[in-house]
Amino acid sequence: MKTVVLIIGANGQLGSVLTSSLQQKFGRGNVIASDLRDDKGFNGVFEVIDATDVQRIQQVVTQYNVTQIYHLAAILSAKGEETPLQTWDINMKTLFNVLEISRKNNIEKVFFPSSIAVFGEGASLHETPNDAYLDPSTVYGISKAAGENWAQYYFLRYGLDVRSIRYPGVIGYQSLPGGGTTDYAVDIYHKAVLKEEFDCFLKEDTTLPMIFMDDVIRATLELMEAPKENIKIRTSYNIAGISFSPAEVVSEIRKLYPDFKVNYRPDFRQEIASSWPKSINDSAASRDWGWKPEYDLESITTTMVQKLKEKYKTGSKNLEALML
Ligand code: AKB
Repeated sequence: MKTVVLIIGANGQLGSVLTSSLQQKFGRGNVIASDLRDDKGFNGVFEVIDATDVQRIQQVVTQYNVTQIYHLAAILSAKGEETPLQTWDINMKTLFNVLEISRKNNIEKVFFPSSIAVFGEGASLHETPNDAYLDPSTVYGISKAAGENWAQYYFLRYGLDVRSIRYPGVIGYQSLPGGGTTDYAVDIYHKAVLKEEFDCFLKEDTTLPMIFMDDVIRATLELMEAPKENIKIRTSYNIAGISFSPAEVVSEIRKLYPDFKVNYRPDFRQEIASSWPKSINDSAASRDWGWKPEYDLESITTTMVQKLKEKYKTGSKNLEALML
């Protein structure tokens, strides 16, 4: 059977990069990118989908004979706290729509990203194990913890092959994050390259698990390619990249930009970050499907700076215009 992939949330930080990797893997015509808003300049097949509209998803699945769905749309941790009930509604409704459509249409594989936001006070802060107690502090985290259990339920009850990873904060030069607590770790590189001051919304010693975009894309594709019988965890897999604090990334950036100035102005996101693990144990992912990160803080920093310098050479300071 020909693989046809539908990506829901293809305009997002991860979606935009994952879409081009999936196009390379399966062919441009076999990847259907979708999001709430049209992407006019998109090179490939694009459909506007509001994932709260189950009929619209069904239409696209039928039209293209979709066989795999990557459901990336969600409201993230910081943004989600502005309207908790709406965040819950959107995150859960879109997931239920994807799970139900997948079950009814015999979709071969589904990808559902979870997050380190599922962990709270009840989990150990260091080397947090895969099976730690989950008491998330944000509505986003609650929706991801519930979503993981629903993914497992659809696997156990209906045999739907749903696979999931708990993403750390994702750092990439190709796209911008939006509404997350880990977003500072992308913004800081833009400011450094633009030779501007950076206002950091976290305290300097707030260590969080992070991962470079190339690693996270590879992890996602490796999980989705792994033989079904190897996938022993049907809630979600921890994956680690590297852990660092704002102070550590600043000192790495100052090796390239010695005059880089940072002001620490912690806001409500500090509390969210303080409830999350500092480091993640990913031994289950490496045991079951061979996960191993490649990027450390030094290689992330040199790559981010080099790639962003190339982007900014175009002369535009309009971030959205520069992405991808
Ligand atoms: C966020 O900060 O909300 C996300 C995440 C860790 O899931 N980047």
